[in-house]
Amino acid sequence: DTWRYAFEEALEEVQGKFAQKFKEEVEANSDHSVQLFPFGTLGESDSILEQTQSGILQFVDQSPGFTGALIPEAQVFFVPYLLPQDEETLATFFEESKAINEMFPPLYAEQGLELLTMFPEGEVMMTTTEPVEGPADLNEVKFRVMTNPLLVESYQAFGATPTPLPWGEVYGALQTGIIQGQENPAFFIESTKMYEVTDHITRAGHNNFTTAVMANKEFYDGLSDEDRTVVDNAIDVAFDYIIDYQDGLTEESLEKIKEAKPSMTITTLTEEQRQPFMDTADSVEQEFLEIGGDQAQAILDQLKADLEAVSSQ
Ligand code: 6CS
Repeated sequence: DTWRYAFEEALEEVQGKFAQKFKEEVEANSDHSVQLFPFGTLGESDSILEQTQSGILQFVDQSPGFTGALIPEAQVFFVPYLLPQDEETLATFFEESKAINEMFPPLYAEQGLELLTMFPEGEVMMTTTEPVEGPADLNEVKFRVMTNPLLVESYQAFGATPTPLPWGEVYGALQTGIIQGQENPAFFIESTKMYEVTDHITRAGHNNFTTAVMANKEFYDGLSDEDRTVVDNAIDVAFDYIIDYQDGLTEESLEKIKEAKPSMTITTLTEEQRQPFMDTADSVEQEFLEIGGDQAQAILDQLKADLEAVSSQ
């Protein structure tokens, strides 16, 4: 059979690298082939998820930034300053977290999706047309966020005017001035040339980009034991690969941005400058408990326990 796998990024971006490794592993260990559909070939993120739910696609990579509207608990990744920035700790967290590996799968299953893995894609940075040193600088800034209600809350708490948009509209909206800011990991700011339409990068350390790989549940449940093992192993290999692949990627990407546009400023906020952003975390967490679905409290508690466990290792 040919299995169809869509993702939200280009072939040579992080989700594409993961998908390529998955394809390579499946094809080396079975008679199946995997057809990859990068961003732009099948429609926006919401559309590829729907196509997976309906069985047109077998595999999909969609970030909680978009899934939060469908599975409210997945919004937990947008409580600011919840995830650690240390990449090694973060990788261990994704591997070992009970919230991710045991509590999320049944919630995805209710939507017809088999959650195969979640992995980090790097520190999220703001890019804006004016410098940002604190929440006051975000005042009146129309700031694009993924279509996730808690992310909207979070940027409201940061003082901005959040503007949820699908990815395909972001470059044009920055270019025409409809929005004046957006957030993403450095590799993505570089590869999609978002530095061309913004002038300042700000590292507030408030989040790390999380993404999720899923299969159509009926398809996955219908696989032979042997094929299911091939899929599960390919996911494990691709997970390790993508963690290694990202080693040093943030700093390399920032270097490339500097080279392409020397006037771009890259500012890491000090602890003191971060404090007002950090001070919003409690209220955003409260909001998550309100809008994060039936399991919100349980997921949040488990996630915190999981984070505690990895940071004390
Ligand atoms: O900002 C976004 O919408 C996109 N950012 C990344 C890093 N991946 C996919 C997503 O669509």
